[in-house]
Amino acid sequence: MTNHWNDLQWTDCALIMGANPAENHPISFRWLTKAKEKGGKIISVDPRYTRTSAVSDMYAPLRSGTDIPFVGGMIKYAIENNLIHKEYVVKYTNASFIVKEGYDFNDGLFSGYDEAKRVYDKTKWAIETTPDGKPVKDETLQHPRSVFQLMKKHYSRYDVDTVTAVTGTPKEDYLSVCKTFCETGKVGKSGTILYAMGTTQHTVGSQNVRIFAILQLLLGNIGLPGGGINAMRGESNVQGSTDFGLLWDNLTGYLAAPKATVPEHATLDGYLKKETPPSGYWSNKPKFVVSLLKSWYGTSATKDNEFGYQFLPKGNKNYSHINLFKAMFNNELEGAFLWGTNPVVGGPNAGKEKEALGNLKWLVAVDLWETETSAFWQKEAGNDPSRINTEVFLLPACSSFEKEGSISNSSRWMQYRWKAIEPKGESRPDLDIVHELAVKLKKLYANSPESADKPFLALDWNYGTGEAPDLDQIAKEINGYDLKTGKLLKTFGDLKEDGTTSSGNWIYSGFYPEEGKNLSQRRDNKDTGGGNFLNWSFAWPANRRILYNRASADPSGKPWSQDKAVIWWDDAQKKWVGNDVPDFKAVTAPTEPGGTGAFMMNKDGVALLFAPTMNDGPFPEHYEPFESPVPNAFSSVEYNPAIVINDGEFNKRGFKVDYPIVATTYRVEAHWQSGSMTRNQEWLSEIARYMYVEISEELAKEKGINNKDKVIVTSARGKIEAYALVTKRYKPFTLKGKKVHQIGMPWNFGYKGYATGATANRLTPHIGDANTMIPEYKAFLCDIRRA
Ligand SMILES: Nc1nc2c(c(=O)[nH]1)N[C@H]1C(S)=C(S)[C@@H](COP(=O)(O)OP(=O)(O)OC[C@H]3O[C@@H](n4cnc5c(=O)[nH]c(N)nc54)[C@H](O)[C@@H]3O)O[C@H]1N2
Ligand SMILES: Nc1nc2c(c(=O)[nH]1)N[C@H]1C(S)=C(S)[C@@H](COP(=O)(O)OP(=O)(O)OC[C@H]3O[C@@H](n4cnc5c(=O)[nH]c(N)nc54)[C@H](O)[C@@H]3O)O[C@H]1N2
Ligand SMILES: [Mo]
Repeated sequence: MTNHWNDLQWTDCALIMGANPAENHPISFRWLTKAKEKGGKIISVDPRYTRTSAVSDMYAPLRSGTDIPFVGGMIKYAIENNLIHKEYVVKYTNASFIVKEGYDFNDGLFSGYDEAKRVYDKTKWAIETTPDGKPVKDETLQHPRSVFQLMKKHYSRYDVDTVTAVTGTPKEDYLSVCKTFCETGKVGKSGTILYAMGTTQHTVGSQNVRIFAILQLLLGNIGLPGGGINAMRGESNVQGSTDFGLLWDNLTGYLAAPKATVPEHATLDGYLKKETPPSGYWSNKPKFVVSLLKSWYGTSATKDNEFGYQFLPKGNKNYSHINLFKAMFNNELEGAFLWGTNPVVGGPNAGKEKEALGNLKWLVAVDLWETETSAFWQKEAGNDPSRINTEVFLLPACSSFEKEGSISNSSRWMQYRWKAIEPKGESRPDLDIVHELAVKLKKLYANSPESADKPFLALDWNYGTGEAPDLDQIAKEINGYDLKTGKLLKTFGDLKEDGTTSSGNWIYSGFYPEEGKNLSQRRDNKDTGGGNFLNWSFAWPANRRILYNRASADPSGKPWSQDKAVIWWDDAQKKWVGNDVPDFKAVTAPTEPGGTGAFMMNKDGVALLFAPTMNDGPFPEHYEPFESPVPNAFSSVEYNPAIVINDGEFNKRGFKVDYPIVATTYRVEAHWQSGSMTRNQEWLSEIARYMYVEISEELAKEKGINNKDKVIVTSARGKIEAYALVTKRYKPFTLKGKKVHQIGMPWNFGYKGYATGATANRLTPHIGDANTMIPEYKAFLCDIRRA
C-alpha cells in the first residue's frame, strides 16, 4: 500500500476493483465505513455482484480480464473533460518528457518487438536527454512526442462504445463510475484505488496495476491522505515475505538476484554498475548490497573477496512457481521443501502439478496439517500409490499463536506478536526448524572440500547456542550495525558500501535503534495527527506512513489544500513538518535540487506515466486473456505478446468452440486459501460445506440446470463436479451485441479435512503474467453441464 488501512477514512472515493474486501479484507471496511460517514463514496467493479458490491454506492460489472479497457476509458474521460490535476501532472510525473524518435505503437505492438523470441527491445522506448543526461521536457505538454501527447493518443482509442463492447459493462453504469471517480481530480479531493487478486492474476496483471497508477497520477491522487494505490496483501505476512526476498528473483529489500545470464553480474563491481541508476535514491544501492553481504557472510565477507558476492547463486533460469513445477515435471529437480504451501489445491493446473510432485525423489512438507500436497501420493481417483516413489517427510509446524516474531501487514507496519499458548504436540516454530537444520547441516558439511558447499559454510549463523535461535539477535541483524563501533544503526541513511556497516534488510533499517528498543513492539495508540499513529509499531521505510507524501504539497511546499495536508515546508524552521515522516531529508528546501522530487526513488524524481521498464510495453494495452471468447477489439494481437508460452502437455489451451464460457475463481469468507486452516475446523466447515459453482439464471435456463443440481465443469485441463448455485449475482454480458456467459467458483476445496470438494485449480491454465509470472487464475474458458 502507498497509504495504510486507517488512512482509508479520509478518502472521498474508493474504487474497489479486482478485490472483494468485505469478505477477504474485512478490516478495510472499518475505515471505509468511516469514510462513508464523512460523505465518501465507494465503487465496486467486479464481474460478480459481491458482498463488497452490496455495501458500495455504485456497482459496475465487467467481464474478467478487461480492466485495462475499463480504466483506459477512464483516462480518456479524465483528459477530455479536463478533470486532471494539471500542475501535479507537469511537476510530479514524466508527462512533459520527450520520447525519442523510434518509439511507435501500431496495431497492438510497441516498437522493438521480436516475434520469434516474444520479447521487446526496450531501448526503443527511451527518453530524449540533454548532453548531461537530463530528460528533455516540454512543460506545455504540447510536443507531439511528449509522454502526455503519446499517452493521450494511445487512450484516444478507448472510447466508451468500444470499451463497453469489450467489458460488457452497461454504458450508464460505466459513465457514472467515470464521473464519480474522476471528480477526485479536483484540488482538495482524494480518491483511492483498492485492489488485490482480481487485478493481478492475469497475463496482463502488472499492467492492470500500472494503469491504476496512471489514472491516479493524472488525478493527482498519490501522496495524499485518502489517496494512493493500495494493494491489499493476502496472507497475513505476505508483505513481509516479499520484503524479505521470498520472490525467486529478489534478494531482501527488493535488490535484484544476480543472474548467470547477465554478463555484468559476473562480478560485484559489474553487478553494482549494471543495477545502480545514476540518480534517485536507488543510487545508494551499493550501500544496501554490501551491507547485506556483510550481514549474511560476516567475517567471510571481505573487500578482497568482493564481500562474498561469489557465494550468491547465479541462476540462469526463471524459477517462478510456474516454471518450478514445469522443471519438476521434466525431472530437473531431485527434491523439494514445500514450506507452508499446498499447491495440489492452490497451484494452477493443479492436477498436473500433483503429477509433477511424483517425479521428486524426496519431498519435505512443513505444515500444521497433513494437506493434499503432503498426502499427494495417497489413493484418490486416478492415483496409483504403488507407482509413486517420492519419499515424503512431514514436519509439524506450530501456528502463529504458538510462537513469536513479527509480521508486516499491507500498511508496511512491522508488528511484533507474542506467543499466546505453548505449541501442541511435537510441533515447532518454523524458525526453530530452519535453525536446527542449518546448525546440523553446518556440522555435517564442516570439512567438505567441495566448492559448492563453500557458500553455505561461509554463512554467518550466530543466533546463539540454544535449540531455538535468539530472536532478538535476528531482529538486530535485520536492522544492521555500524561494524566499527558495534552499535545498532539509526537509519539506512548511515549504511556504507565499504564493508563497515551491515544490514539484513535495508528498508527495515532503523526499526531497532541503539537507544531504543525493537520499535515493532511499540503499542502507543495515541493519534499523532492525521490518523497516522507514528508511535504504533514501525512502518518501513523510516516509519513513513504515506509514501510519496511530498506530492501532497505543491512545488513550493504548500499543501495543495488544507483538507488534504500531510507535510509542508516551514520556512521559519527551515524544514518539512506535518503529520508524517517526510519523503526525503526534512531539511531539503523545495528550492534545492531534488526539493520537488516527489518520487524520490526514481531516477528523475518523478512518477512514470510512460514506463520503459515493463516487459510488455511502456503504456498498458488491452490484450485478451490467454483463453478468451472474443477476438481483441483493440488490435489484431490476441493475447499479451510478451508472455512466455508454456507449450506442451502442462498447459493445454482451450478454445471457445469447446469452452464458450468465461470462468473465474475466488475465495469465500469462511475458508482460508487452500483450506487446510479452515476445512479442518468443524465450525467453519459447517458454514461453507460444499464446493459450488455460481451461474446466472439465464445460463441455468439455457443449460437446464436447477439450483443445487450437481454439475460438471470442464476446461482444456480437466473436469470437476460441484453443486450449482443459481444466482442473480452473475448476469450474462453483451459484447458487440452477442451474449457471453461468465461463471465463478471458489478455489478453497480439496479432499482433506471435514469439508471436502473438488479443486477448482484442476481447471486453471498454467500461464503467467509477462512481468511477474503470476498465474492467470482469474480468466479462462470452460463449459458446464448437468452431471
Ligand atoms: N476469508 C478469506 N480471506 C482472505 C483469503 C482467503 O482465502 N479467505 N485469502 C487472502 C489472500 S492470500 C489474498 S491474495 C486475498 C485476495 O483477495 P481478493 O483479491 O479480494 O480475492 P478473490 O476473491 O480471489 O478475488 C477478488 C474478486 O476479483 C473478482 N474478479 C475476477 N476476475 C476479475 C477481473 O478480471 N477484474 C476484476 N476487476 N475483478 C475480477 C472476483 O469476482 C472476486 O470477487 O485475500 C486474503 N483474504
Ligand atoms: N484458482 C486460484 N488459485 C489460487 C488463487 C486464486 O485466487 N485462484 N490465489 C493464489 C494466492 S493469492 C495464494 S496466496 C496462493 C496460496 O497458496 P498456498 O500458500 O499454497 O495456500 P495456503 O492454503 O495459504 O497454504 C498454506 C499452508 O501453510 C500452512 N500453515 C499455516 N500457518 C503455518 C505456519 O506458521 N508454518 C507453516 N510451516 N505452515 C503454516 C497451512 O496449514 C497451509 O497448508 O494460492 C493461489 N491459488
Ligand atoms: Mo494471496
